[in-house]
Amino acid sequence: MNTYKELDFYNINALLEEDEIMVRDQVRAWCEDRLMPIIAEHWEAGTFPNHIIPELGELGLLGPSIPEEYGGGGMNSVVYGLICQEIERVDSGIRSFASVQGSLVMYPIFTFGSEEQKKNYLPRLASGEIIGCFGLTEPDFGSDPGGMRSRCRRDGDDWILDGRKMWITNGTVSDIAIVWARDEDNQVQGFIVDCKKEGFSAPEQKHKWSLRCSVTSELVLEEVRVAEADRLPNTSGLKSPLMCLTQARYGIAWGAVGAAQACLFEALDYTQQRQIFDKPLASYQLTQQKLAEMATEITKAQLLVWRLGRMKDDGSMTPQQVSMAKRNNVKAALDIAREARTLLGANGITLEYHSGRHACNLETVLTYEGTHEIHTLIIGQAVTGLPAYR
Ligand code: TGC
Ligand code: FAD
Repeated sequence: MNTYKELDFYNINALLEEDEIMVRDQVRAWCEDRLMPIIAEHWEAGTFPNHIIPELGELGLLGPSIPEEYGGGGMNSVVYGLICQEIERVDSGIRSFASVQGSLVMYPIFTFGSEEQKKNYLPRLASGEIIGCFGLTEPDFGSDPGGMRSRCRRDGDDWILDGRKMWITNGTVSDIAIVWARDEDNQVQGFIVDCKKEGFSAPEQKHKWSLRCSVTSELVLEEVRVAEADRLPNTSGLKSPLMCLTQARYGIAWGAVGAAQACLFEALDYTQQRQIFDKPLASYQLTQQKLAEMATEITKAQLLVWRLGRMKDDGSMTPQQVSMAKRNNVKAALDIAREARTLLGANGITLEYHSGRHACNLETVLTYEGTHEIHTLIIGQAVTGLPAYR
């Protein structure tokens, strides 16, 4: 039975093309069928459901916008967004897996890589045969990645990498890592590091109460020798990893709409059933105010990402516009998840219901890919022309 419910107050479906709706509905059905039934169990155990990785590949959910000649789906950005929305409706950690593989590993190889690198890695990443991670953040440099201490130096035809990265999604389970480090001229360089290399290790960071279905790791690089052929040849300093972030943030802005919808409908169903003082909880004005607020914020978020997607596809989207959507939609989703949890009463703190799990996950989403505050400063700079980071 299809239990999926969708808020479409402004008929945004009418703004989508037929093929976009087709892919969305296919992903939606797969998420309902394959992910929903197992998600709470994995979240509680703190494990990623590894068995879904080949299915993610088969369905074309890894790097959907990468051209077909490299194993991608050759689809537009709205489709990529809709995929993120449907996956994150189930869980932000699963969407993270797809975001990292597509936006933070396949995108830099496609954009900054050599033809050999693209042919070698992209088809295998698209199918899920190999997994990648993206190492930018360091223990002392998260919001300010330009301060990174990781270093790379030339040694004949090779490079030697030294440094530590922190909070890296999929680090422990990856076959390759995209690692960013400064060279002897202080230029930021990007490398495709084989995770089996001597000197490379990726201990898992445990005890998380957020994004529990996602593997998070430290990357330790001690004198790791990497061939020049594994350096991304077409990068341009810090701007290159920041360009990757724009891709991932775009998907996150869409994903947040999915999580928010899941929470709205859970709260709506529950409050219609739950009798309190002899009436359904949904019949009280205080409850309706909460539900009306949720519906309004979701509708605003949907319009932001739809417009953003069309601008991305016509080439006019700016990183600052992405910041606005990431900042707004993630905060809205977090507020909605917390509010939905209140409507569920004590039941809301169990994993039988999903809003509490979404709220915990969204605390990470508020922080990674640029914190809420960093995106405030990016928008502030766009509005005033005055940078206020330092
Ligand atoms: P700044 O001088 O502003 O910029 C250097 C150059 O880069 C350009 N640029 C961007 N280009 C594309 N997209 C962006 N988002 C860009 N942001 C900046 C900029 O125009 C400049 O170009 P040019 O041509 O003038 O050289 O650099 P800054 O050092 O002052 O930093 C600015 C700041 C604070 C906004 C930036 O560092 C930042 O975004 N910080 C937040 C760090 C962050 O988001 N880290 C995320 C790590 S990855 C992650 O969290 C993965 S989570 C897993 C998942 O996605 O599921
Ligand atoms: P800090 O930068 O130390 O920030 C602490 C606080 O200070 C925040 O509230 C911040 O908003 C605020 N702040 C920062 N600058 C200013 C300022 N100028 N003015 C006022 N306030 C400010 N990184 C990767 O590279 N790859 C990954 O795959 C990855 N995955 C992640 C997965 C998880 C589960 C998590 C939690 C994080 C992940 N990250 C990853 C790291 C993430 O991008 C960083 O945590 C994030 O960029 C913030 O950095 P920080 O944690 O060092 O916080």
